Amino acid sequence: MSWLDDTGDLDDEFEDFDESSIRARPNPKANRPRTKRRPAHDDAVIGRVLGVDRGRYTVLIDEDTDDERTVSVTRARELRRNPIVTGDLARVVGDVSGDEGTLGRIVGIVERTSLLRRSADDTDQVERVIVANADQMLVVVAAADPEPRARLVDRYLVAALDAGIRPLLVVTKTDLADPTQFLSHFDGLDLRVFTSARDEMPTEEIGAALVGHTTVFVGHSGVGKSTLVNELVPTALRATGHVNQVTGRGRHTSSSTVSLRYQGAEGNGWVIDTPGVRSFGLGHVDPANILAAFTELAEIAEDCPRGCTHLADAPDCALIEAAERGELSETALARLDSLQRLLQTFADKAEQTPGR
Ligand SMILES: Nc1nc2c(ncn2[C@@H]2O[C@H](COP(=O)(O)OP(=O)(O)OP(=O)(O)O)[C@@H](O)[C@H]2O)c(=O)[nH]1
Ligand SMILES: [Mg+2]
Repeated sequence: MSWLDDTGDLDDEFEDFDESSIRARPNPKANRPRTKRRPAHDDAVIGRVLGVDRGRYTVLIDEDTDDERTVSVTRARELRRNPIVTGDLARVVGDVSGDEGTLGRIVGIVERTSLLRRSADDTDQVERVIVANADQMLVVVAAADPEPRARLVDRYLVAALDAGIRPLLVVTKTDLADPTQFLSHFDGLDLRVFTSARDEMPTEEIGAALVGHTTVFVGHSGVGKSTLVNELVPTALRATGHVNQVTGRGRHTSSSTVSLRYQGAEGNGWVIDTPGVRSFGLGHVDPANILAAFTELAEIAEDCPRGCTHLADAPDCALIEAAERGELSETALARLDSLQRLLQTFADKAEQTPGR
């Protein structure tokens, strides 16, 4: 079926959009009798976007069937302003045979269950969409080389909680340094923590946590994301790089975001390797989503004054008052501490943003 209707008009393409609808102006043909409309892309198949390279998407079609194959696709012209990213479920038309030299076309995306975003810096409102439909984020941080930074980890945690993605943490390179003190930063969080050393990677434990999930690996350049991915998915063959001994920086070895299938004894999952980034801006984050992730504290905070920051100097904060009255358990106190640190990450950001 042709994707243009008889008049060569693309309007019907918009029918296929869901949350990504970009119809900005009224459809001039809205009064046209409905019966004359062609159903939009009845023949579209849904495929998983595994990666994007210079405008070409690799999409997995007929997943988990005998006909499973990857096809190369571009996106329909009207979608050019909608980011389509690794992890998206795309509606694809055209040649989906997957044969050499063929090219299909994405005409829409299935509504996303989650969207991981960052801004270039905290004052930047422009969002970079990183990954769609992930339900877990493995934050990778090295015990040394490069030095671990709790604040960057906090930023990832904030982005994960904001997006409704469950965070996990792995400290790599524990052969180089003892991570105990660094890890004490995260005591109050519901955070599963793994440790990994060069000859002792917790492949089975991490693998078990991947089954049935889509897990995006994030972290600074050089912390060992791709090294772990290669260990978990032996067919991945992701390039790994060295850390510059003088600057302590990674070499930004991975330049693209790629989704790979984890196949373990107990089941499968999806692993998404991402390039290391220097900064992880939180320009788009809603602090209410951070509080919501601390369920029991969020309940107490219902008694807070409107607009309460819950930070140490917040007047009449129900959380601080409960702590002062000795009503919080030791665990809850540690969690309040962590919550305040994450909210402070956000407050610091707001200070840098004039007019907010
Ligand atoms: N000593 C030690 N080195 C490790 C460990 N894990 C990874 N490395 C080394 O760290 C370097 C960087 O690893 P990569 O896997 O390329 O790091 P990455 O996080 O994927 O980096 P980018 O792709 O640049 O974001 C490589 O030289 C690895 O061999 C570890 O547990 N111990
Ligand atoms: Mg890498």
